Amino acid sequence: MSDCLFCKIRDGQIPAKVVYQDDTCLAFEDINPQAPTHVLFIPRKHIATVNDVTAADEATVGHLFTAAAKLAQQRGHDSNGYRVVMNTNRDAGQTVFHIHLHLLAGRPLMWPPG
Ligand code: IU
Repeated sequence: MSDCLFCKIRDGQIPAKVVYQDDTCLAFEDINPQAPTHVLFIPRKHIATVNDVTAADEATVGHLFTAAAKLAQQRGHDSNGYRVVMNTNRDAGQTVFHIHLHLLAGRPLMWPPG
């Protein structure tokens, strides 16, 4: 999608600190980190919200989780723990309408999140 910020990051039109990429997804450091590790995993395919995920996207969305778990393990967060979360629409605070899995780790994370 031409006016999507994360599509522009995917296409290299806007810089980002990319920490992982493959044929399905891209992961980069969040510009406003809320924890020592705060990485966003996006599918290369533009999907606006979780409401727009179809059965055909299940492998793609599942892949975001395995990629995030791998990075969490590489950074040593697997034993202490980490959070993966995908915000959807207004009440959840979604601000960028290209789905992204937040990986947060490196400090105790409160629950409920607010
Ligand atoms: P949200 O779940 O849609 O609220 O998350 C959007 C995230 O994108 C948020 O954590 C921002 O800090 C982050 N972000 C970014 O990493 N780079 C940007 O250029 C912009 C937002 I705008």
